[in-house]
Amino acid sequence: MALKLFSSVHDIQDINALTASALALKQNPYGFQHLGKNKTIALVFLNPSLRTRMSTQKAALNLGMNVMVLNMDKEGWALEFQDNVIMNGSSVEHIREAAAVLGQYADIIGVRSFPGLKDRNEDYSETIFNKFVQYCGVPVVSLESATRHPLQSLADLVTIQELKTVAKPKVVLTWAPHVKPLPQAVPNSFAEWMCKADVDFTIAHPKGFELCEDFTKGASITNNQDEALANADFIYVKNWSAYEPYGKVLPGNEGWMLTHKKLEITNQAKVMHCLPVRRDLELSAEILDSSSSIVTHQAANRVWAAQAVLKMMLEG
Ligand code: AN0
Ligand code: CP
Repeated sequence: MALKLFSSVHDIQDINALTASALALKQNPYGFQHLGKNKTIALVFLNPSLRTRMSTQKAALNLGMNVMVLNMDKEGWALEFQDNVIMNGSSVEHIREAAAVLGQYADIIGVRSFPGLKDRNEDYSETIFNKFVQYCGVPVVSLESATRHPLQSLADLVTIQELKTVAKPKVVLTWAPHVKPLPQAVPNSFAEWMCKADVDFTIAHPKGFELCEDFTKGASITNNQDEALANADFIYVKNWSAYEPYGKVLPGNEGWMLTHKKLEITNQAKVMHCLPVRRDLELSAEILDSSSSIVTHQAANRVWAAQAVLKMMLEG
């Protein structure tokens, strides 16, 4: 059966097979163009993007698909997501009509919808993403929703599988400082995938930045960054705002920025970040400009991750 929804690791039965498929597509990008012939994907962005937009577009083109992009936040009508409201305010059309119409034009829809970071229940129930799924009537792929970024996490796993030098590498997700409140989607999702992968997984964060436990079952969690970094093979750097109090940037913790000095106790760790990254705030420029950084390689693998998922959706 073809894949109908890609919103989390739970939509995939065999993550190792999917990772192997992505790496095989990297060797043979154009071998499945027949699958996408006369098929169209619509990529709908409610928020900005560089990598997700370009890599998913490239993946679809490699599979022979037609691609349409809608920057809903800038070019679309303001959407209403609430039911049973009289629409006499600023929203112009309801998600029920908008999604249903998009489904008429596309065989697959991709949706990016960030969290508001105000109402935790609303964000964690994925109201916006789920309404697209509910009303569009075609398969949907998440381009990062309120609580997860599965295409990113798959590319991250592909990168680790590809570059690991030991059978079961030590992978550390370490919190980084930032000036703005960022979603928990990338760390939630990375944790969820790593807990299912054949790796030794540790999360390090300052007190107060605990992630929702639903995503971290099976991970070692510590507030001591040095302890986590010891003998690490891969270090994944990412900021996130607090889960409790929800969406807040807690003061202090500037010392959590990853620097070259901190790498000394690692197993010549390769440093990852989903990007965009703020230099010398989240991660030192010295690391980003060194051979320890694999962030560009990681971003390049977004194409093969997206292509493996779209291929599963196109296969009957
Ligand atoms: C977003 C986030 O942290 O979820 C997107 C990352 C892929 N990052 C920013 O908003 C800077
Ligand atoms: N990593 C990532 O998803 O980047 P964009 O926000 O630029 O798509």
